[in-house]
Amino acid sequence: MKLNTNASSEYTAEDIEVLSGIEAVRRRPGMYIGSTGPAGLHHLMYEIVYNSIDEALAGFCNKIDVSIAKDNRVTVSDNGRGIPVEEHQATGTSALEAVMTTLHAGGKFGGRSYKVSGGLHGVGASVVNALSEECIVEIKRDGKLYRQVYNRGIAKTAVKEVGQCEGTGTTTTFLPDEKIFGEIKWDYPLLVQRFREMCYLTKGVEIHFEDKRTDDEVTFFFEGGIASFAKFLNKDRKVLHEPIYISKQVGGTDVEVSLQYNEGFAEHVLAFANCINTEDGGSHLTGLRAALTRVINDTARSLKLLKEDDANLIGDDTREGLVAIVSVKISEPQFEGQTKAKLGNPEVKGHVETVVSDELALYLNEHPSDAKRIVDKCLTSARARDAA
Ligand code: 0RA
Repeated sequence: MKLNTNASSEYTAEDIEVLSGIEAVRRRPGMYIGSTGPAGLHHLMYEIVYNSIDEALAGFCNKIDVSIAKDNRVTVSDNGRGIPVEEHQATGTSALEAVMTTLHAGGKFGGRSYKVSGGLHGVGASVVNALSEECIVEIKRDGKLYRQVYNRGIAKTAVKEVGQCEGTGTTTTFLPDEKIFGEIKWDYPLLVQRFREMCYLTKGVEIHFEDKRTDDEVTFFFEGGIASFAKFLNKDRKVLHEPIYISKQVGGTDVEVSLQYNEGFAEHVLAFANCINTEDGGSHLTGLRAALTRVINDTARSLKLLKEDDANLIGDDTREGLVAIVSVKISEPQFEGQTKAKLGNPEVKGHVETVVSDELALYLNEHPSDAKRIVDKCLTSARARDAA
């Protein structure tokens, strides 16, 4: 919102709503970002980067640059479409200003394909803006460069055309407010890990991350998406086969799974919903496990590795030495539990189970030597269980 300096103009109902929104966020930041400690601070960064990830998921962006300046300012830049800057006739403001100043404008103006609620992600750029001493957004659209500056969530300038440019994109620079967060201490290793994960989960996007405090930098790009993730998790182990990669949409759920067995006995399965690591699992994980047990039993029977009189393998038998990633994208995620780290949506279990059952059966049918190695591994686990 640009504050009206014109004596004849008045505050509109919209202006008041914007101000009270910003005030609400600043008064109780924990309600929006979890805490004002290190975790909350880092959520500001994830939120802005996630907006660019979302533009990449929509198919319009393939490069994201993140940098931390010596003074702790963060700049996140993408080559997406650029947030629209033209003024709406009805409201007199642009989508840009609405995104930056209105709580939950994400769905309405953000063009988000997937809502990432659950408390921590998806709160929107307006929350980051409200909790930043200064925030500058620069938009490249139609050959022009536009700029708007905010202080603690309030627009200090209108959206101004400041030059010409090539290409399109959105650049956000923000300095978290020390009044809210105390001393600003960005954790480089933590951010590297998170960006690596985001990059695996968003196939084909490149993330370049630079820390000008130390001159550290890293670039991530994983053509194979979560299949590359499985390979990475197995990098120090002997594997039984190349990662199996499954990707299909069913009933409004985007399902992506990769799995690769190693010679070890530990189970290492990661579950994500809308790029959020659901550490306590949930319906997507349940669906994956059910499909795996079923398909491996069917395969064992059809390969005659399990005889008529043999009992079925149990779920545990199919998960020794398993590295797997399940990632779903859904429009209305329900995150449950104390830490909101469990996916609730019951329909997702069936969606994941269907996709994995169909596609994994197909894969194993077409790759009989992989199928045999995997089934043998599971039979070994079952025998060890019987012996114990
Ligand atoms: C809504 C519409 C359009 C772009 C975006 C949102 C957008 C938002 C963000 C946030 C970070 N990076 C972004 N990039 C794009 C464009 C609609 C159009 O041009 O047709």
